[in-house]
Amino acid sequence: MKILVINGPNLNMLGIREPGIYGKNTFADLLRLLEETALAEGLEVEQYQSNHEGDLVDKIQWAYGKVDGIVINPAAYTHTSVAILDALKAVSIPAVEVHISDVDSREPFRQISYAGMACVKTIKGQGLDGYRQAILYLKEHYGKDTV
Ligand code: CA2
Repeated sequence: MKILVINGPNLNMLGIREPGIYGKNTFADLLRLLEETALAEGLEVEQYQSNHEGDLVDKIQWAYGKVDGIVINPAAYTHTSVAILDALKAVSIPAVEVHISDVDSREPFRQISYAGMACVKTIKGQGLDGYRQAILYLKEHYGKDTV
């Protein structure tokens, strides 16, 4: 099973500022967690990060016919991007939305998620472990050897 993990704008700055909201872990820690999860679960996990909305749309389109599941944290584009929503709908690959922080307890504008409307599940407020949980969910529900 191949899973694509997509991260949106500024997530490459993790650990550098706002540790109170996003924790002390860095983006490199996240990449390590993804590698460890892939190894432990016998999965192929590819990671992609971009600060640009169109690049994120391109990567989702690229995934069509190539990956079995998507884990996506569109970051700020979560709350604004109909283009990312449409791309997820177009490829129709099972996708899990992840947010490191608990967006529900933050500003009202963070409580709208366009991308989430095309996702089979949303995991929020679990820190970096939310990515691991999302991968496990996709494996359990959409893994090739599941009946
Ligand atoms: O909680 C999440 O994962 C978010 O997707 C993170 C986004 C935010 O816009 C969403 O509402 C919730 C922001 C990512 C920016 O990450 C930073 C990293 C270091 C310093 C400042 C921001």
